[in-house]
Amino acid sequence: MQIKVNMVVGAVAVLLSGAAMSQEVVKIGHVGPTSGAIAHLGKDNELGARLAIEELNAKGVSIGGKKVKFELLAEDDAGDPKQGTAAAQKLVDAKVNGVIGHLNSGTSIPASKVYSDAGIPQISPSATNPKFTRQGYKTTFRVVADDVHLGGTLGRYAAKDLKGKSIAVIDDRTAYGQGVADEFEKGVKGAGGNVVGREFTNDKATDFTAILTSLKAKKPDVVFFGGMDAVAGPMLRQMKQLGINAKFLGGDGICTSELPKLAAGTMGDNQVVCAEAGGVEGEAKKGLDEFKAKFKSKFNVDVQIYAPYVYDAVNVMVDAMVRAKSADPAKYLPELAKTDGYKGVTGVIAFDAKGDIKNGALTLYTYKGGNREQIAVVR
Ligand code: ABU
Repeated sequence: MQIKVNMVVGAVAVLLSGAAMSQEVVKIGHVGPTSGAIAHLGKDNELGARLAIEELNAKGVSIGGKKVKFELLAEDDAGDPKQGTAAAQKLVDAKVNGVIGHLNSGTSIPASKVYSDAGIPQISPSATNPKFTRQGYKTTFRVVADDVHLGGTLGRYAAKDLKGKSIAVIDDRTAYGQGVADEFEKGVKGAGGNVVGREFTNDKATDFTAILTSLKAKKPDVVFFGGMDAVAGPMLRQMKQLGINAKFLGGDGICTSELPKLAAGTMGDNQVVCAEAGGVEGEAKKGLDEFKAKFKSKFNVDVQIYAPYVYDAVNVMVDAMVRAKSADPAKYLPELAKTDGYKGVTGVIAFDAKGDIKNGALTLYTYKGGNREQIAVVR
């Protein structure tokens, strides 16, 4: 009798292990700077991917009638273009089915050629330089608005809404920082505003005394910074030390939960205005708020900025695989390009012919009492 039971148990075990072996593993790559000055933003993005993948595996997804298991391959590019292409090649060599990333424009743009050459779809959740989707690659997508929209809107806002009379511009010379600052300047001038000075720094700088002193002489009432929060925080501290009481504007790179800490309490209420390159209004806001609460309860940290966009990007990619009945990049890529009306936590996602989000929104924010507060969602 005992022998019979053992045989049955053995047969079940063989069947189960056979089923596990036949379960296809779909590899999703994620790349962001999880080390360096903006590691808090890279980790925010990576957690967005982890949450999406954990939920997909818990729910159970079948592609072409076969149950699949998703595996996250997370790489750190430190926000550095060279490390970005190395990370991209590593993911290509690992035969990932798709990539979410990179976080920065300066890494996403060179990496996009690596993915394009390998035919692997790439969705950036946060790279906003327009060039990213304008290189003619069929594999390149993004789920946020670009710097033309972002910088142009902030430029018009500075000249018209804030009625800035002498507007100064600083950028960090990265693909993102310089690009968004150029678009800001165009927006100011197009709205009849006056740019009184332009200075630049770099994305690792900590001392801005020379450029701020030079701008102070021009008595700016608005300072725009094209760059990330890790540089903007110390810059705000030094503006205060130098007695520059201007409004401080920036794009999505500064529009994070971390900025008040990085500025070490030197930000005045309503002094900073920034824009996230996405946004939802009305009923749709509930979904985003629920995502943020779930993220906080799971990881015990607040969303910095782009985790919800990463979460949506993973789900959009998987949705295309399901529709294509295949996780083979060549087979699901055409379905991904046809994405239209996908309801994510960051709003409705549809791609245009370049792979850019259609009808992308921006959310303008300010900070009060160290907390980010929404001003408006604009399109
Ligand atoms: N969009 C702001 C941060 C990422 C980037 O575009 O470099």
